[in-house]
Amino acid sequence: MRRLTVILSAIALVFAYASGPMAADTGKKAKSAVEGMSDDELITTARGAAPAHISDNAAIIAPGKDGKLRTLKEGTNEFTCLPDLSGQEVPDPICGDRAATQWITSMINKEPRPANIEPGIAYMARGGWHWEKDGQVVMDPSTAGAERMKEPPHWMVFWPIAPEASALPDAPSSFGAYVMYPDSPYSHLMIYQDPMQIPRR
Ligand SMILES: [Cu+2]
Repeated sequence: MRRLTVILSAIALVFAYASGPMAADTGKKAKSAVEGMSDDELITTARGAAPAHISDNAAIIAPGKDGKLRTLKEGTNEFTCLPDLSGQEVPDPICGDRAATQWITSMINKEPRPANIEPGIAYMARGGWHWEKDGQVVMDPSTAGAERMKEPPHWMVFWPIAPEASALPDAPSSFGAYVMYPDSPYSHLMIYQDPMQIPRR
């Protein structure tokens, strides 16, 4: 999950054409689904990331015109939801607990490392987007030859995890869980399991 700016898309296009034959999705410039949405629409979209018993009482935030996060609605539980992470034509909303929201905010603000000091839990019931090259997830969508992939509904543990030490895969596979961005401070655990199926406690 990466925020794709217009500039990055343009660079990706240049690289895609420069590197000759390309996969169908490579370098595709998508129009953000949330562009021009009303605050009510943004709130509804954001809430789609997690079951109602989580998202109904969550705070809602979204980037304003200046790119800085603003609060659309205060919350009354530990969670915060955001309507879109990747800026693609299908929105990928996310709901995270307090630590996860620090992680997400750091990533959106392009900080060198996430600010959370404990593991965060985040839900993406509508799935998300990432970019792959040679079977490996790349952080930068403008990476030459990177192909855009749609992720299924999943949830995440925002805490650095070493694939070697944990024996977990470092790329998507039929196993369904893997370490994303293993070589980055933004390393985290991806679990392809639908958050809408979480048993209510
Ligand atoms: Cu991820």
